[in-house]
Amino acid sequence: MSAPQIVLHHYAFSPYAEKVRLALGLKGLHWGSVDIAMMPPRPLLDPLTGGYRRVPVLQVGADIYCDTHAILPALERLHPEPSLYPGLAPALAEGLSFGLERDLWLAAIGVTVHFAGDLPAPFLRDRKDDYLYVDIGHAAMEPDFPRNAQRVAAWTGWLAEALSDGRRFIGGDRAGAVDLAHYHLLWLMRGGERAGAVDGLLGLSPLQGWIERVASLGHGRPVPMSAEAALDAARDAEPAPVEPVNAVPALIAAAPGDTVTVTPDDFARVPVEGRLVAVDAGRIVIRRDEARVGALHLHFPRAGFTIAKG
Ligand SMILES: N[C@@H](CCC(=O)N[C@@H](CS)C(=O)NCC(=O)O)C(=O)O
Repeated sequence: MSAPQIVLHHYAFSPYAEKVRLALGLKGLHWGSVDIAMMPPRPLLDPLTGGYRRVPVLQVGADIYCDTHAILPALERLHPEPSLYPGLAPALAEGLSFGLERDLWLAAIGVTVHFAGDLPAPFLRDRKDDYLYVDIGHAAMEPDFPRNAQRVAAWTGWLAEALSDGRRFIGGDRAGAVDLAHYHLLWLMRGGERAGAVDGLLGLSPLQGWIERVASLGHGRPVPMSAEAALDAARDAEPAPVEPVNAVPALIAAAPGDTVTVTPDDFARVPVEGRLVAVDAGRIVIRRDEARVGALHLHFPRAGFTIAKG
């Protein structure tokens, strides 16, 4: 049987999806592209995710990877070369990317909104009520603009300093996950007609060559795929075997096989219920059985998620 296809559930405007699209480009992969709505309802994605509502989601047969910090390590395991982690241990690269994204996500949205103005009211309502729990309308964000801009500029200043010895990417000659984590936040802020204004504000001229180099990684070879075909692919596959383990019993009082919920600890805090398969230093795997697709393994990173016994 041939290896299941890599499928990305995403929408064009999503910065975290852009991070994964570039990872697929870095690895030169062929992938199925399922276009999803920018906000729920997503009735053809929910059977795969058990309600996890964030984007992107990567599917490999009956294995579902939620969060880019589960997705990039999975791509690396499946297709080790070229590596997403040149010159930096994978765990360090993920940790640095996680810290960067945690610190900057709302600030980057604030800088974006400053230049872009208001998005449509239903979108703002959805983001406030069910995703960020913060009003990202222009009037609400604007008082924090100076603080947000300084916060972002501190990181881009570090980035410029890191690249100032002439290296092509953060880790040296080859692009990696930490480049992508910085890049997708800049991609959000500099989108539309905003690049000139944002570059001026943040002093990004030293980063122009790096920005072009990361963008030129491209997106690999996406092929449009329907959500129904992705569900069929999950139904026709079995989850890849995982050794059952709870490596952190002092933190999580659940054994493999127990019902648990896994919940993001920041945004879109929707609990996903399943039976614990494995939790170790870096990842959580739960099993769900869905009428439409059968058995699935859902994979989450440890960082940014909590597990509770169901
Ligand atoms: N830590 C998550 C963050 C993902 C995230 O917040 N994605 C945004 C889109 S870029 C999202 O889910 N927005 C709400 C939605 O699309 O429903 C990751 O690394 O995947």
